[in-house]
Amino acid sequence: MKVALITGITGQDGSYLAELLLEKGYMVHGVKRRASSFNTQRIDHLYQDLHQDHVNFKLHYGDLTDSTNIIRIIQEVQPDEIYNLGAMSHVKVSFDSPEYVANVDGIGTLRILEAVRILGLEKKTRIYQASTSELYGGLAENKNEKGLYDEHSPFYPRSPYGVAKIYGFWITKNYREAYNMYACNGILFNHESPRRGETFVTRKITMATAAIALGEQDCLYLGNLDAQRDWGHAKDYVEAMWRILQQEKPEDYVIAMGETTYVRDFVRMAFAEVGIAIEFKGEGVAEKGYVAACSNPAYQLEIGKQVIAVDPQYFRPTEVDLLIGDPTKSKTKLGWVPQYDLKGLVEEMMASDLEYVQREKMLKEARLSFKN
Ligand code: NDP
Ligand code: GDR
Repeated sequence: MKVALITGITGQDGSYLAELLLEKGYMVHGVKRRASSFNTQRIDHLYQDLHQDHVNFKLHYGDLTDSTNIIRIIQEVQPDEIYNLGAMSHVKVSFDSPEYVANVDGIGTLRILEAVRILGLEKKTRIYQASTSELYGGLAENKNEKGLYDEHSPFYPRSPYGVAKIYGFWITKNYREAYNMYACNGILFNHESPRRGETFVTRKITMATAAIALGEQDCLYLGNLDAQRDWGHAKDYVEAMWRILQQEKPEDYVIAMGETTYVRDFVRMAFAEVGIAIEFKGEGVAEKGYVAACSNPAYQLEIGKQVIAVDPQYFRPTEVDLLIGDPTKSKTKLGWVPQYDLKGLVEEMMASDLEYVQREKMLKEARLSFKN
C-alpha cells in the first residue's frame, strides 16, 4: 500500500486529491491546522474512526511555519509521496499579509524538502510542489509562439503570493538538481469547483448568482471584470498532480485548459444557468450589469434591474490581466485528458450553489417561524 502525505488537505485541491488517492488504494495522511472552529467540512465525508480496523485516512495537526512539526509528521508517516498543497492561496490577501505568505508559501516548501533530507528519505519520498500560473504574471511578451505560457516561459510575479511561490518553485527545482531528489512542480492554472473558497471570483459569482435568482441578494460587487483566466475543474487537476509523481523522471509540468475567458463572461455564463441574460453597460469603475431577459419562470427578475457593480476595493495593487496555459507537455507526456470544459464546470458550480442557497433560505425561514 502506497503512503501519501498531503499538506493543505482541508482545502479545495486537498479534498479532491485525498478522494482520488483513497480510490487508488493509498494510505492517506493529511496535515490540518488547529483552528478555533471546524475547518474540515471538505473532508468530513472521508473521516475514519481510528479505533476501527484497516484505517487508511488519518489527519495530523500541523503548520507549514513549524519545521519541528513537519519533520515529526514526515518521520512518523514515512511517505512515498508528499503533495505540498498547503498555502495562503489568496492573491489579493497576500498584499495584506506579505511576510506570512513568504513564510508559508515560500519557506514552507523549503521546510518540506529539508525535512525529507534530514530524515534521509531522498530516495524513498517523491514530492509534488503546488506551483502556479501566477508565476508568469501575465506579461504578453513572455508567451510562446502559440500565444500561451508553457514550461519555458519566463516568470514575472505580480503579487507577494506570486513572489513567495516563485521561491517554492526554484527551491524545489534546486533540490531536485542538487540532491537528486524526485521533486516536481505542477504549474497549475486556475481551477475551480463547488468546493472553491467563497472569496475566489468564480465561486463568489456562482454563489451570488444563485442568491440573486432566489431573491436573497440584490447586487454582486466585483473588481476587475477585464481580467482573463484559463479556468479548469479541480477534479481534473488533482489527477494531473498524481500523474506527475508517477513518471520515471521528475520534471515540471504546466496544467491548463488552453482557453481564456473574461471575468465578465463567467458572470454571463453563471446567470445563463438560471435563464437570465445579463447586459453590461459602461466602462471601468462605472461598468454595471443589468437583467436583459429571463427565460426561466422559476427565476423571474425585473428586466433592467441592476445586479452587477464594480467596487474598486477588489482591485489589486498590481494585477495579472491575462493567463492562458499550454497543456501540450502534460497531454503528451502524462497522457492527461481533462473531463470537464468550462461550461460543465459552471453548470456543476451553479447546481451546487442553487441547492446551497435554497437550503440556507429554508433554514432561515424555519428559524424565523420558530421565533414567531
Ligand atoms: P485552498 O486555499 O482551498 O487551500 C489551502 C490549504 O492550505 C488549506 O488546507 C489551508 O488550511 C492550508 N494552509 C494554509 N495555511 C497553512 C499553513 N500555515 N500551514 C499548513 N497549511 C496551511 O487552496 P487550493 O486547494 O485552491 O490550492 C491548493 C494549492 O495549490 C495552494 O498551494 C495554491 O496556492 C495552489 N494553486 C491553486 C490553484 C487554484 O486555482 N486553485 C492554481 C495554482 C496553484 P485551512 O483549511 O486551515 O485554511
Ligand atoms: P487568482 O484568482 O487571483 O487568479 O488566483 P481569483 O479568483 O481571486 O481572481 C481571478 C481574477 O478575477 C478578478 N476579480 C476578482 N477576484 C476576486 N477574488 N474577487 C472579486 O470580487 C473579483 N473581481 C474580479 C481578479 O482581479 C483576478 O484577476 C487563483 C488562486 O487560486 C491562486 O492560489 C492560484 O495560484 C491562481 O488562481 C492560479
